[in-house]
Amino acid sequence: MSAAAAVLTDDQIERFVTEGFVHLPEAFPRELADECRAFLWRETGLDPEDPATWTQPVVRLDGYGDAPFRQAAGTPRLHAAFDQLVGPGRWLPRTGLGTFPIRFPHPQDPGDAGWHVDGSYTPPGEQGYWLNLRSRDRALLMLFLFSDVDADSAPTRIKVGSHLDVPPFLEPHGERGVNLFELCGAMDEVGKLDSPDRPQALATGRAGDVYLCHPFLIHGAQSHHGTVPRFLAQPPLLSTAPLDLDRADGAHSPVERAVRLGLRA
Ligand SMILES: O=C(O)CCC(=O)C(=O)O
Repeated sequence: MSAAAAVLTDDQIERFVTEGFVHLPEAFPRELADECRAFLWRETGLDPEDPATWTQPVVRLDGYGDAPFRQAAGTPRLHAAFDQLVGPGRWLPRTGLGTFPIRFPHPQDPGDAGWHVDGSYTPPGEQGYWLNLRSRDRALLMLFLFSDVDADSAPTRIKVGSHLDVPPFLEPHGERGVNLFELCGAMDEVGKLDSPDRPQALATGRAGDVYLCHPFLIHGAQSHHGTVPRFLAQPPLLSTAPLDLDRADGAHSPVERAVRLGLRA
């Protein structure tokens, strides 16, 4: 890759390996975020000007392939960062964006704010979402901000460095992997899901920012204590092949290096 195409510094990449995420400001144009947010408001059927219509703490919308979403997901800045973190040719361009958990100021608990990792596939004959050590089908977890998000407006909570705790729990399950609820339960039993050793960061920022996260990063939603509803998409970056944790040439991607580091810990 040419130096001009690189958007992340070496320091940011090393922090991605040890902390599990990188905040990419202005990953897509703010005007696109505004256009997408207006579209999403229409899809909710709620009135942006009338909080009386915001009767739920969270509304989830599935996903959209319309032009503004495709453009937001496919900027050269994002693609360059994918190359740096995952490796050229090892990820699939997104054809749209989803899912969208939209969070509203509301007294009720949203009921979906527990710590977890995201799963990425369902083995034949099984149910729900699973994950394995080679992160089948998922190169990254991504948080696309479609509204300005401050500490009060339900930023996603991130357990800094928690992606390093996950590989030892996945390794015994081999290629088949494990259901994400089973994994989270096993980690919770030994205090590794909400580990006191892992500080919390908040995915705050401006509409158009994206957080690029390791697929094993432990994260969670929270209640909205502000005034302006929060619009977020949290799609996976799909991979062309499972992680290769034993490359003969040693050219492991930062995502792979983090898994290797977690196994050594
Ligand atoms: O809404 C958020 O901040 C995160 C939601 C989330 O992690 C999930 O639905 O899996």
